[in-house]
Amino acid sequence: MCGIVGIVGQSSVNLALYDSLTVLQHRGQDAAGIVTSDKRRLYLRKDNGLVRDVFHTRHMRNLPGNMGIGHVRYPTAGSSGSAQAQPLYVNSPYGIALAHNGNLTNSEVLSGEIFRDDLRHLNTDSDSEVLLNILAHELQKQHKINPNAEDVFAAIRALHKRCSGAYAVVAMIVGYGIVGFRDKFGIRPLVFGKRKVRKGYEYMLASESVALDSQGFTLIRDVAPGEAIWIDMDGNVQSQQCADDSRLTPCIFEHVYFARPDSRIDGVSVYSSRIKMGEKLAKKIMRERPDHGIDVVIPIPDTSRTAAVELANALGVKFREGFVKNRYIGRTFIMPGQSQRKKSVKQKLNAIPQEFQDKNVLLVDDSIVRGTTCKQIIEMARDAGARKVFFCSASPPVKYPNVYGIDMPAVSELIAHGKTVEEVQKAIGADWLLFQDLSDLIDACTAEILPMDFECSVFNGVYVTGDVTEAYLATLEARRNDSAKNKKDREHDLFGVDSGDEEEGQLSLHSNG
Ligand code: PIN
Repeated sequence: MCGIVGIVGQSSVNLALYDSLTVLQHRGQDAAGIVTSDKRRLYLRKDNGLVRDVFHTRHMRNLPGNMGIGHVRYPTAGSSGSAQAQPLYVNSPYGIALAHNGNLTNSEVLSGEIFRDDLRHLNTDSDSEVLLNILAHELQKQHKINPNAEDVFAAIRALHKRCSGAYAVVAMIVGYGIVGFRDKFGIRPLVFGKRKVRKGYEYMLASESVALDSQGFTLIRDVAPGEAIWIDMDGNVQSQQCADDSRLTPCIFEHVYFARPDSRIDGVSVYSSRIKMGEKLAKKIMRERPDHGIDVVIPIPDTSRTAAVELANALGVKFREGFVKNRYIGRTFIMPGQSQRKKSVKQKLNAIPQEFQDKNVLLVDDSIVRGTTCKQIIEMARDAGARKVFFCSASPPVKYPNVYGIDMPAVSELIAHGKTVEEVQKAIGADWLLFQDLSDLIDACTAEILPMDFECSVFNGVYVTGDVTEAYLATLEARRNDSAKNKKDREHDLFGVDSGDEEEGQLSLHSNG
């Protein structure tokens, strides 16, 4: 998962881009980058690390211009190293920079076409580089010295015909403007907003509405699936539906875990979804375990807190913060390699014994993925003196791989894959375990503002793009298992791929390597 932002302003946009990226930091902590542009040139700074570590004052000074795009990156299987940091750049036509959230499911086929038919070079195996080159090629085919909105829309129309999978994109064309677009299912989020300044309006495209809020922009609307919104350098806005048969099918995992609760995605408040997840869980407990005997509900911080508060309310049971989280540690779920994950659970969480001693506790988490973290947390609860430890997941069991940009582990590492609830319960060591039903999760995330289905593949194995084959999943499985990741990590350490890899300054010949 990644976070993207683009701003067309009336004065320098570097600070607003930086601040927006810090607000989107939860979507990726691996790398960060900003490209700005004045009328003639692009200026780039990107490197591995958190936003606050990548950009220092001197870097900010070197990012002039009234428009720009930014990206925070989340590591995907075996792909760390700043060669993968975004935005990416290609010099022809016009000079284009691009930031992408999602994953293409046909990038292998497209790479071949780019090489053979489009006569273009790809320097990495990143699908974002594929996307950028397709966009560039399709813009080139419009044969315009000065491209206008219609040319950009025509290129994106052609891009949709070639690209499959999930993509929310912001792309900047030097000297012209910024375009934002979503794949025809709108799998990954993208919002559009504006703010009034003395000289007129400034516009922002961003992965989540919190980025708009934090910079004083008001939400105009979500970019529709298949739609492109073009903002030229003078602040003129045009939009067009560029995909045939688009159908809103956003990723439900954004509501479960990824998005900030204060964001709205496709008209739905993430906070409200999580409250309703808690309500639904409480109802299921009342149905299936009316004599539950729970003394206290304890969330596993942070994501599950909203659901846990409401669950406790609805059950009429005490809610207590029994775990304290070290807020200076990253999300364990997205760290590569099992040993690193194991170590960081203890570093990350500590129990407050008086909330556990001689009590039947219900622990609530947003999801159970590998089951390793929650197994250790259940042990911690017992060590802290709990009599019984029950466990609730605010989402159904994660059983299938994600191919749309969430770096889930290999299927063989998903604890619920091929297991019954009882077997998972035993494996994680809970006295009883309860998962949210998928229909309840869907209800919780539906606000009936827009007609929509959800992309729920990690729970039901249904891939909306219709092109995900067994062979594709097998390749993914090989790339994602921990031993493959560990090998990459070791290579990374041994050869110091990270060192001296950063990029900054005015862009000349190279973009992403
Ligand atoms: C963690 C959110 N959440 C916690 C991510 C644990 C799965 N894990 C997915 C639960 S936070 S495990 O709130 O953002 O800190 O199933 O792999 O053990």
